[in-house]
Amino acid sequence: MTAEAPRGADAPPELIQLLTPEGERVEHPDYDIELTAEEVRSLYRDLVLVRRIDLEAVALQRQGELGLWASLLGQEAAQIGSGRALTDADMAFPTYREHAVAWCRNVDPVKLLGMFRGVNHGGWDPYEHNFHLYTIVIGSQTLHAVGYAMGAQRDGAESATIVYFGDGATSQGDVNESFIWASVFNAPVVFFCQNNQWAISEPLEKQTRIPLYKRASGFGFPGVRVDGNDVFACLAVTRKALADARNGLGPTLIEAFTYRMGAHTTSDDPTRYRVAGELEAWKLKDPIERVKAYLFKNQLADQEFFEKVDAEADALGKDVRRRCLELPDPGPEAIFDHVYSGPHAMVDKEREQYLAYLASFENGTETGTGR
Ligand SMILES: Cc1ncc(C[n+]2csc(CCOP(=O)(O)OP(=O)(O)O)c2C)c(N)n1
Ligand SMILES: [Mg+2]
Repeated sequence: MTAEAPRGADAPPELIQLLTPEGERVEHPDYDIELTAEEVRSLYRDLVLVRRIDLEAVALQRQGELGLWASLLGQEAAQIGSGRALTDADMAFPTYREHAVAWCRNVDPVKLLGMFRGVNHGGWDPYEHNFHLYTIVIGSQTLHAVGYAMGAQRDGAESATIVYFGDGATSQGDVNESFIWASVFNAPVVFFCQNNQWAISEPLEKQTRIPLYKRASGFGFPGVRVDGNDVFACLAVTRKALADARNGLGPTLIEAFTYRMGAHTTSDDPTRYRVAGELEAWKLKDPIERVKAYLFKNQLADQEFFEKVDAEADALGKDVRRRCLELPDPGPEAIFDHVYSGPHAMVDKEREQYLAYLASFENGTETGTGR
């Protein structure tokens, strides 16, 4: 990048922050938020517990128990802040990294592990949790979300839809098309972009010449950049955007400015394409440490509280591991389940043929003709 500002990026980006990396509370005229000591402790507990689930999942993958894992390390505040802003009636559309939003939607973490273990295709009922299944096809869920939001709008529902996507996804046609639909139909949707600075090995500057939140104005709706490592600010900004959506004011783009502290997934080695100093700089902005510092400084929590949360995290980690290892392997015919929402003659026939083919191996020799 050159030292000059890129063409089109006139004003320097404003970052909405309510809690500094040192744990100091700051005020913002548009995003005032009153949190009780109990609420802050609860947010801290969420942050610690989801980091522990993530850590356990990475370990399980390293031990061969999961095929893959996409770590959320560093993005806990963006996800807990926005996830806790949702009401039960709101609907969320995640990518593959929203483990902390899943936590806020009461999805059992073991169900997430099951997908990455290859024993289910998601495993939770989206309507039970108002949390859609994980989406791996980059950006496609933004169209699903806008369609869902437009449906809710036509039903006269008083709910908002939030859709999660990454910085890399903003280069997808789907995301840009979804912005247009949301804008012209004034859809009650919040676009929540976690700008974690990387799309696998592609840095942000390969995706955009202007700050991502500024893209919204070209589509005709507001965009804001929030400190994605500040759980208070993420909560306040998302609450406001959701309320605006519910009140008929249309979409908002939130760019949560954060950092992917781990690898893209467990299949990736970030030391091949980024310098260690970058991670060290972001460690100083850790989303959990600043809440801990705030609680300490303001004497809102004592040592006993922090020890209790750590013990709870350890117990949760153990429980998630045990239940992951106990997940039953599905039978080979399970792949035919859920292709359609109801029975389907062609799928039934394929299942029957496949089972007959497998049965032909029963005596150790193939007698079938299915090959
Ligand atoms: C349509 C499509 N193209 C390419 C991929 C491969 N792919 C998987 S993750 C990824 C990068 C996504 O980056 P970003 O949107 O920043 O999300 P992050 O992984 O950083 O959370 C790509 C290109 C895909 N899954 N889908
Ligand atoms: Mg990214």
